[in-house]
Order: sequence, then structure tokens, then C-alpha cells
Amino acid sequence: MQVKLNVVVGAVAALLSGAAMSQDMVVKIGHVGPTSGQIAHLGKDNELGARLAIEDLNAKGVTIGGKKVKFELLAEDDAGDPKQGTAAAQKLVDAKVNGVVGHLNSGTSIPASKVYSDAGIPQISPSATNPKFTRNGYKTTFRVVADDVHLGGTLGKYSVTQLKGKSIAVIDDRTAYGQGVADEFEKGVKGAGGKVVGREFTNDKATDFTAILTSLKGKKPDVVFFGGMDAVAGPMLRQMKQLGIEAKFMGGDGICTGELPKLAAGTMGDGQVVCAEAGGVEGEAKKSMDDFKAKFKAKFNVDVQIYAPYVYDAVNVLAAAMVKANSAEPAKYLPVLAKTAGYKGVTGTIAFDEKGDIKNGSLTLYTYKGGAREQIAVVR
Ligand code: ABU
Repeated sequence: MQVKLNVVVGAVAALLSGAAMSQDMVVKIGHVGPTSGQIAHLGKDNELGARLAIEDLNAKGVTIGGKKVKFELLAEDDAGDPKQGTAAAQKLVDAKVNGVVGHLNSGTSIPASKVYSDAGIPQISPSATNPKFTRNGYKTTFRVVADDVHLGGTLGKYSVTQLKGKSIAVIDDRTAYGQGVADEFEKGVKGAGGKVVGREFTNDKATDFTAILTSLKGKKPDVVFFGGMDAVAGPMLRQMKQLGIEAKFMGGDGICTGELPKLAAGTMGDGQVVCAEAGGVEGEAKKSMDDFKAKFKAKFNVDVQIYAPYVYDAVNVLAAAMVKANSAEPAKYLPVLAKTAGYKGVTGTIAFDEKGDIKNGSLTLYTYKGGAREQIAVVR
């Protein structure tokens, strides 16, 4: 009788210990982007990239510290507004997220980075390109795309050396991103021996550019660069056409989206627009990006706008660091995350430098033909 009881007790203990081993541990990943407002299409693009990463991680099955992990996405909308950005960051901190991917904009990512740093929570931006984002000395701040020094400088040089621009006009939207990338573009133009004939500014919610475009028209620009987002660039292109300004139109990653042709309402000439994504792959590595875009389309029935693949990689880089550290506790996996090197993502190989920036980041130059984005070149 005693033997039988021991067998039963042993079996129950074994079952219980097995159950404890396989018990789910919830790991919360925060995501923040503007899913409302003028660039909601870009915020939603990023958020879907995060959703796909979470689904794939859960489908694959991840174990950390002997526990099966269930990843959960906590998605917040900051409307691209700096104040809403810090409020969303605090909400995620209060919810005790294990890591954050976001925000989309530099103007929200920069102030939010202090909130995450104070809480010791790792943050990876998949799209904020203002260099200041990683230059505040916060150990929790990372980015998986190139910055505006690289982006704006390369485009500025390109406008002179490749587009043969002789009189170049610059407009920005006075956001952290728009003004910053336009400044770097100007430096690139001047560094290549080019001439900036006019500089104007607008804001990120403007719809009427008649006054600034009329002023620039008098200076006969052959290239107009806009530092800002596609929601403003589209109507600006329409109004350039109405005013008879035939210049090439350039911009950074903020305009380099799938939505730009629709926003410009068919007024873009083939090859008129040249812009750059702050990342990109070529050769054999391109297959993983193409496969991701096809999977994204099949899953959500929408095309990638621009940064969804970078969000997907950022979520996976967080998860990989947790697995390697055998812990999802921010303080334990943060040092491992900082040493990320050779991570093979859909956007290429990811390694961080001492500031948290991607090492050896690439840029992809694009133009548009027949209303579709067409790759010109990947440059480093
Ligand atoms: N990098 C373009 C859009 C996001 C930003 O930096 O504000």
C-alpha cells in the first residue's frame, strides 16, 4: 500500500514539476507609432511589422530560463506628437514592458528615450533617423537604421554629382527629423560644390505651399529637396505641378513610401522624385526582404510602406538578446542586447556600435516610375 502511495506521489510531483517547466511566461513588447493623424498609414505599417514578429515568435516557440514564453504586444499611438510620445512611453513603463520598439518619429523617439532610460527599459527605433536619438548617452537606446547624417549627406552629394543640380532649393517641416535631414542635405550639397539658392520652411500639418513655392520658383531651382514626411510631400508635388515648377524633387526616408504616388495624385513625373530609405539589402540578402514583403502582403492584404521589415527585425533582436541572456528582465538582457553582432534579419545583418546605432548601415536610393517605387542603388 505504502509503495503504491509513493508511486502516485512521485508521479504527481513529476507532473507538477513538468507543468512548472512548461508554464508560460509572458514577455511584453511595447510598440509606439502614429496610428492616427496624417501619417497613420506609416504608423500602422510599423505596428503590423511588430504584430507579425510577435506572431512568428509565438508560433516558433521560444524558451527563456526554462519557461515557454508567450510574447504579447502592447501597441500605443503617439500621433507623431512629442507630448503624446512621452505619455505613451510612460504608459508602457507603468505596464512593465520588457522592451520597446519605436517610436516611428525622431520628434517622439528622442524625448521618449529619456523615459525608457530612466526606467532601464531597452528601446529600439526602427525608423527615427535624427542623429540626436542615440547621442544622449543612454544605454537603453538603439536604432536599426542609418541616421540623417548619412542619409541627408548622401542625398545632398547625389543631387550635385548624379542629378547635376546647379541651383538647389531646400524646404523643411521644422520637425526634429525634417529640419535635421534638410540641414544634412545642405551640408552634402555644399560639400560636393553645389549651390543652395533658397531655404524655406513649412510645418508637418500644412496643406498650402503656394507662398513658399512661388518664392522658390523665382530662384529657378532644378532640384527641390523636402525634409519631411510623405503626407506633406504629396500635396507639395501637386502644387509644384500647378505652379509649373519642373524641378527634380528629393527627400529622405520620410517621403520614400509606397503611399507617395497616391498622395501626389498622379502629378509625379517618372524619375522626377529621388529619395532614400535608411537601410536596405542587395544581392543574395534581398531575398529575405522580398520574402518578408510577400508574407506581409499575404497576411495583412496591404503592401509594406517602408519600415515594417525593420520593426520586425527590431522585435526579433530584442527576443534574441533575451534568449541569449536567459532572461527577459531588462537589466539582465540589456548588456547582451548592446553586444548584438551578426544578427541576420530580413533587413540584413544587425550589429550595434557603442552609441546603439547600427554598424555599417546602408541606404537604398529610389525613384518612382508609373506610380511605383523603383530601386536605384544600395549604398553604404
Ligand atoms: N526617418 C523618417 C521618419 C521618422 C523620423 O525620423 O522622424
